[in-house]
Parts: sequence; structure tokens; C-alpha cells
Amino acid sequence: MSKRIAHRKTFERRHQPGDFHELTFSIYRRFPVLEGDYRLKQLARCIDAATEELRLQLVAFVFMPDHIHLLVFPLEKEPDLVGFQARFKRRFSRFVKENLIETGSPLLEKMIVRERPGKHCFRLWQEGPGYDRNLFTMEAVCNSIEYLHANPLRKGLCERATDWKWSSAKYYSQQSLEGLDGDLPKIHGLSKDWRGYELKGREFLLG
Ligand code: NI
Repeated sequence: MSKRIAHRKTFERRHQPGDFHELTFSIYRRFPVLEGDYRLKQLARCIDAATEELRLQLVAFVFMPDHIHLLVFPLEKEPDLVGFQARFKRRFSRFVKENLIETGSPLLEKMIVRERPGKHCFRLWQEGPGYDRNLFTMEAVCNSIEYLHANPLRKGLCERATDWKWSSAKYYSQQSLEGLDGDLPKIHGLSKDWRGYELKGREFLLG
């Protein structure tokens, strides 16, 4: 896996101070495991812990039944995005495995894979580092936020983006955390610093 990450990195824009990252992670074979408040609440807590530990701000997000998108802004000059995803993925995977066992879900069997001869393990996430897109203009960031929030609409899961509980659409429509569902991951939104970013330059944000 580390080899694959290194390989991918050579084709992508390396992190520059001030970059946002749109991250996408899919469930193994696109099984619709990300359903039900009980599970998604736990996913939110796993993401909260990892964003705090690795000093990332969660700008926007959406949880879909078989994949998630996170728009993050790293506070570190050399952010550990690989460490970030490894942490929340591993913790949430353990939780889901237990949950599938407890509920006797038929999905459990389908998600046990053979890693090598004689070694089987539970696989929640699609293999590989996921998809990481650097964003470095205000326009790209705004487009990304809209794209994330429109995911459930495109799938016909709701009529308005704000009807979908598991995204930051409501936060952006009301421009505050007030009255937001406590189940959601902690949303930092676009900081005031970022709003002045294009005028004041990149160093401003990290200074
Ligand atoms: Ni999507």
C-alpha cells in the first residue's frame, strides 16, 4: 500500500501551504454499509478524533451509503493526510465489523477477504489511498462544497441538499453551527482567515 501511495504522489500536485484537499473514500465493493444513524454517528466521531489529532479542519463533508467525501484544510505545513485516513478508517472498520457481527448481517461474510494464503481479514474500505484532490483557489473550494452537497440529490436520496442529514449543507445554508445535529462531525467551515486569504496571500493563513 505504501508503494502505491508513493506512486500516486508522483502524479499529483504535492501539498503546498494553503491547499485544501478534497478526499474521497469508498466502501469495499461499494456495499451500502454507511447507513443508519448509529453507524454514521460513530463514523463522525472517528473523523472528529483524527482531524483533531492530525490538526486538520473539516471544511465540508458528505456521507453517502457507499462512499464519503471530506473537504479538509490542514493547519500543519506538512500535513499527514495518509496518517489521517489510516486512523479514522481503522477505527471505524473495527466498529463496523463488531456491528455486523452483533446484528448478524449477511454483509459480514462478503467483506471477509483473503489477504494471502491462509490469512483472511475484514475489509471495510476499498483498497488504496482513496482519491485526493488539491484545491487552491476560492472558486475551486466553493465548487467542491457544492459538489459534495449535491451528492445525495444526484442519487435521488432527497429533494433538497439540506434535507440530507449527513452533510454540511445545513451548516452552509444557515452559516452557523447553531441548532445543528450533534451527531454530525465537527464542521469548521471556511474560516474568517480564509475569506481574506486571496487578498493577503498564502502565508497569512499559516502565520
Ligand atoms: Ni460522490
